Amino acid sequence: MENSVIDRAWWKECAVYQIYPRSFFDSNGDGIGDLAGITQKLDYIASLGVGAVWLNPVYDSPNDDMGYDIRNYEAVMQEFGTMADFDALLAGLHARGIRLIMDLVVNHSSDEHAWFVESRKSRDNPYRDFYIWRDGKHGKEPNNWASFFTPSAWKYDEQTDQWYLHLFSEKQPDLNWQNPAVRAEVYAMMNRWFDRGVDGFRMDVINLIAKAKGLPDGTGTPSPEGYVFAPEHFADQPQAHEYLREMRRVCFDGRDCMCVGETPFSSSATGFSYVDPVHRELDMVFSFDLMDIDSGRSGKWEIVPWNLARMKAIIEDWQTALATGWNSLFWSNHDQPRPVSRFGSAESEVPRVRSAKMLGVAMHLLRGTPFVYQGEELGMTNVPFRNISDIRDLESLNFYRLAAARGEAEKAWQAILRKGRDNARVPMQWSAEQNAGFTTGTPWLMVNPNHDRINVDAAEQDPDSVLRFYRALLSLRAESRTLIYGEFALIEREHPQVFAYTRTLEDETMTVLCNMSGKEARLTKAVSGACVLRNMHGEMEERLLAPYEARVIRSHV
Ligand code: TEU
Ligand code: CA
Repeated sequence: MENSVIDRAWWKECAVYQIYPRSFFDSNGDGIGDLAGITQKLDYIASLGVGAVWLNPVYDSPNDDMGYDIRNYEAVMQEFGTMADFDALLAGLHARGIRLIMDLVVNHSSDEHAWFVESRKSRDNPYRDFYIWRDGKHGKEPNNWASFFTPSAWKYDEQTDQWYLHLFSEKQPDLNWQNPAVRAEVYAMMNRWFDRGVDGFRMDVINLIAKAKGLPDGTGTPSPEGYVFAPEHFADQPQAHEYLREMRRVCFDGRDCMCVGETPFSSSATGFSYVDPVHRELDMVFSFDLMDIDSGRSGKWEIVPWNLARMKAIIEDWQTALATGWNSLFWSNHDQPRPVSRFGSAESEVPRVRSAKMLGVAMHLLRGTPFVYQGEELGMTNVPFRNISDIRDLESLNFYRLAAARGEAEKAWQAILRKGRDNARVPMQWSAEQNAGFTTGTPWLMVNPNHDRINVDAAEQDPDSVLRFYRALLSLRAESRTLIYGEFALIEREHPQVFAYTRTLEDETMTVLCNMSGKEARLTKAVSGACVLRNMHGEMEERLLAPYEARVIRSHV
C-alpha cells in the first residue's frame, strides 16, 4: 500500500452472491425458479454475509441460451414473474443492505428482439445497421469465423440475401456497436435500470463488442467443420475501450454503482487496461485464465489435468498486474463445473467438505472481491447425468451433436459430465426432500441425487458444514482491512502441494496456507502467529498440513 491512502469502495469490501434465478427457488410449482422465490430466500442470502447479489439475466427471452438471448431488455421473463416481483426483490435486498447487480447482455440480443425483427426485413430498414450484415463470398460465409456454439458464426437470411454475424448461437445476433444509435439505445436502457434502483451490472462478454475493421479471416487451426475461432479479431479491440469510456460518461459517472465485465481471452495486462484507475472503464473484470487451466489446445472440451504451478502463476500474475486496480475472485459460475469436483475432491464426504472449505479460503482471501456462486457455499458437486436427454444447455447439446456426427459421442459425453454447464445449473439443494425442496412441481433440470446429504437444512444443523464455514470465512474477510486491502505476496512458491500467500497492511500480516492435495504436506518454513481460521479440528503441527487443510495465521511485526 506504499503508505498511501486506501482507495475504499463498497464493492471492494463486500462479497457478491451469484444467483441463477431459474434454479434457485420455485415459488409457484411450475418447476422453474423465479423472482418471488428469491425474495422468499432473502434471509438465507443475508445470512451468508454478502453485500451484493448478481442475478443472471431475468429479462424477457425465448431461452435459446437460458436468458442470454434477450427479446426485451425492459421486461421481466414471464416464467420469472412480473416487474412488480422484481421491484419487491430489489426493495427486499435494499432493506437488508444488499445491493443488486444485473446481468447486461449487449454484445448480442435475441433474434426475436424488435430491433432484429425490423433489421432482417429489408436492406434499407432503419434498424438494418443495428446488426452486422454482410454479403456472402462466392455463395459462402463472409469470412471463416467459428462461433462459440455452432460451427460458423454466420447465418444466411434469404429475405435479403445477406448473412448476419452471431458469435454465439444463431438466435443471438451480434449488435453493431459501431452504430452510434445502438450505443445510445443501450445506454438509455441502462440508465432506466439505474433509475429503477439497481446498483450495477455484470457485463456479458463486454470485451467482444468491437470487431476488427473489415472482419478479416482468422488464421488459427480450423475446427473439424473448417471454421476458425478468431478472438484476435473480435476480443479486446481498441474500440471496445472507446465504447466503455463513453458508457462510463453517459451511465456511471455520478452514480454509486459497480460494473464488472466478463472478458474472455483477456491477458492480465489487457484486464488491467479495463480497470486502470486512470480511466476506470470498468471496476473489475472476470478473467478466464484459471477457468482455462484444464483446457487443451482445441478448447474446453479437450480436458487436460490442471497443475498447481500453473495455477499459482496465473493467480500471482493477476494479483500483481492489478495491484493498483482490483480483481474479481471466483472459482465458479453458471458456465463452469463445480469447483469441489474440479479442484478438490468430491469422492467421499470428509475430503469433499474439507476441500470445499479449503478452496473457499484459497480464493476468497486473495486481494479482490469474492463472487460466490449459489451452492458453492454448500460444496455442491458435479452431477451424475445419465445421458444426453438429461442435458438442457445448448452449448453441450450442440457440441454433442457435432461430435456424434463424427462418431465421437462417448468421448463427448465424458467431457460433458466433467465440463458441461448444466453441472452448475441444476436446482439449488435446500433440503433432503423430493426435488431438493426446490420445487413442488417437476424441476426444469434434474436435481442432483446427492441432495439427500448435501443441502441447506442439513448444513444449518451441522456446526462443521461448508455453509457454516463460508459464513465464518466471509465474516473474517469483511472485518479485516488487511484481508480486504492488504498487499498480496506468494509464498511457498515451489511447493508441489501447497498454495500459500500473505496479505499485509501496515504492521499486520495474514498468512493463508492451503494444502491443495489429498496427501499430507510439509511446509518449508514455519509460520508463527495466531490461527484465526482453520477448516478442520484436531491437533495442529506448525509445519504439517493435513490433506486439503487450510489455515489463516495472523501476525504482527
Ligand atoms: O459467456 C461467455 C463465454 O465466453 C462463454 O461462451 C463461455 O466461454 C462458455 O460458457 C464456457 O463454457 C457468457 C455467459 O456467461 C454465458 O452463459 C452465455 O452463454 C454467453 O456469454 C453468451 O451470452
Ligand atoms: Ca416458478
